[in-house]
Amino acid sequence: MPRKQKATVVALVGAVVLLAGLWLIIRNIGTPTKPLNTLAPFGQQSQDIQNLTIPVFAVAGVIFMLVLVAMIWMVVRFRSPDGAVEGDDEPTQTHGNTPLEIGWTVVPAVLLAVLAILNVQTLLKLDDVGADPLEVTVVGQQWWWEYRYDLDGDQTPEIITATQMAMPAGRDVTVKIQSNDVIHSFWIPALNGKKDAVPGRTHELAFNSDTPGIYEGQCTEFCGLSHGVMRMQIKVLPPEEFDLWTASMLKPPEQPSSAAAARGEALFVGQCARCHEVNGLDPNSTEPYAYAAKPSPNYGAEVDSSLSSKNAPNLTNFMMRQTFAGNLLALWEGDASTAVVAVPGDVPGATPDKVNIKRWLRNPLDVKPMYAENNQGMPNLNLSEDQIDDLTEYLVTLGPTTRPSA
Ligand code: HEC
Ligand SMILES: [Cu+2]
Repeated sequence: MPRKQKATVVALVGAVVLLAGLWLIIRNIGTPTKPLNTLAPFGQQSQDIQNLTIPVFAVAGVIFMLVLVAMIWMVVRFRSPDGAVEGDDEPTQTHGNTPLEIGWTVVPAVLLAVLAILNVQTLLKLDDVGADPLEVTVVGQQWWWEYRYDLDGDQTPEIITATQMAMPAGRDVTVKIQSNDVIHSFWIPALNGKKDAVPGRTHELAFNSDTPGIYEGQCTEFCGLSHGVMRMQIKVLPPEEFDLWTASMLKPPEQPSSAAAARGEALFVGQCARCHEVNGLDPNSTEPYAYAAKPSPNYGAEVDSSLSSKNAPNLTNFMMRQTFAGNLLALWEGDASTAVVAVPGDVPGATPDKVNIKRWLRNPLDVKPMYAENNQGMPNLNLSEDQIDDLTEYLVTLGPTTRPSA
């Protein structure tokens, strides 16, 4: 192929690739169907980020195109004629063109200064919270997220839950991000940017959303074998639904009424309570088992847990979640798993997804690869099918069976 034709083909392919890339970006702006789309904001903070991103990328895009076009034009316009010998026809040298040199120094400097001001302004705004934010402590664990709500400010949490965090719409929320083992990173792209969870430190991140919904997240700091499946959600509820959520979460479980669930309860105390807390259930207790209104924040450290992370998800109001196992499995069938409500069990026709619960109990490592050999994560407990059935009947009682009088 002659050189001229070859150059044309290369230029065309380049242009197509470039336009396809641009199209991929532009068509996703504001598309909520992609769960981790940073370009579809549903919170004040993510909107502030968007308001900075779009103009910065527009300016950068224009400069990129100008440089690209100028470069292509120069390559084509000034290429040496066919058959020319290297070194022949050296182009005119233009050293010391003062206006040009001042120009290409000053223009980028001014541009970068303007972008720096806008960036710092946005960064400061992202940390702004009003006088009375809701505070939630978020703890990264290999490989799931725990949420602790200290509602009365007495430094001990009244609610401990996992995987799905709930917050009220229209109110400032500050999450205090910590880690129980290695470095993780908390990221709910629809609501804000990401922040690292570093052992021994507390990092704050603000959220505020006016749009009730369930927003997806993903750990974004490589934290071991199951990092890729360390997922989470924030459920933004209308304020009165959030009040119902807290009232429901504060209710201790009731004694199971069916024989199967009662057998499951006994199995739970014997097999599971050494790692998992259900408020008040003591791994050394005997029937009748007692429940408490408040979790013990040091549960994992107090019981004789074989977990190296010394913690496992608190299962007190397990059925209040809509997803479990690091957001890999739905806890409810159909609509109840995605409805933006405080109590999923209230959705008409709500049915617990017992198939998923049993699948988890049969062999957690089959759902989520973990360091079983280091006692990190949940081991395969080699339960019999009868035990799995009874435990499942018990687990589905862990949630409000009657609405609390809030
Ligand atoms: C050695 C400690 C340990 C034991 C014993 C244990 N688990 Fe777990 N379990 C965990 C850990 C850790 C997780 C979190 C795993 C993850 O998501 O990565 C977990 C997760 C779960 C979950 C999902 C919770 C959620 O919100 O994601 C359920 C349900 C569960 N376990 C039930 C049980 C039952 C029932 C038993 C008893 C038969 C049991 N576990 C025994 C450590 C344990
Ligand atoms: Cu992680």
